[in-house]
Amino acid sequence: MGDSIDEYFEVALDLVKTAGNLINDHVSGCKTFELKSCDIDLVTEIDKKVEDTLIGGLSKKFPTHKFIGEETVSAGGRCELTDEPTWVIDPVDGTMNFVHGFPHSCISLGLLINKESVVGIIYNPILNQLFTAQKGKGAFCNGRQIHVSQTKEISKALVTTETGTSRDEEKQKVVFQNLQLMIAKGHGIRCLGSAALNMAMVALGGADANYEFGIHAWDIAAGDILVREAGGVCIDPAGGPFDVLSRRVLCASTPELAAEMAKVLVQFYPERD
Ligand code: LIP
Repeated sequence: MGDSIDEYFEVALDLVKTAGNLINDHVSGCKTFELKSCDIDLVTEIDKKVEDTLIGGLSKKFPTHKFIGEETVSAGGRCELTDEPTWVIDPVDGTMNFVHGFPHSCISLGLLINKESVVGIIYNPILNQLFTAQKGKGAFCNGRQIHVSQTKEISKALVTTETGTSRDEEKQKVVFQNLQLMIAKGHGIRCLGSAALNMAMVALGGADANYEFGIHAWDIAAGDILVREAGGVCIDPAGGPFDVLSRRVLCASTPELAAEMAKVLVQFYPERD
């Protein structure tokens, strides 16, 4: 099993690097896009091409593996997680950034076996940031091992989150309430525009916690293992165990910080993936 995870990782890493070239061809922005669920939920040809490259390459090498890909699901595909090895793919996380040429977009690729993340790769080819993790082997940024911070209290925490890609008023109300809470209680808020890169910042120790409601499995599957392998925790924002299909995430550098955040966050429960 250990050997095969190494092989899965190496094959996936090669494919992610190749697919990164598709993103790099549009560093100044990708002005042609379509809308998905609403007018701030965007998709480009590149999202689809990256996803096709990854699914094509992985399924050729590992024909029994399953896939949950953002664009395949958006096009009516199934979002089904079994115990089988399942690759969870966000081809361009931060599509809004990608469209505008704001250089924080990445490929996020996680592998789950028995519903647990065992491989995570988050690659921003524009800024040349490659975050990788394998179960039990630590987390890395461009080959250098990374660790979460030691922050235990919101009062000393730099927190990442997103305003999201939904116009739903109820959801936006919760977003504002939580921003207000974090601004009042913490050191500050940062929004990179990519859920996966926000989680990578927690793994790197640059941010201390990240939370978001309304994200999908493909935004957080790789970030989950990256944060845990960097020594942090990834839980449900209300304090229970992390559930990759719940569309809810809270990760933090320490269990103490995660528990304090879970206590104060206003909760939102989107429809599950
Ligand atoms: C988006 C994330 C963003 C988050 C949205 C959405 P996309 O992914 O990058 O941070 O707020 O909910 O998941 O659509 O760019 O792949």
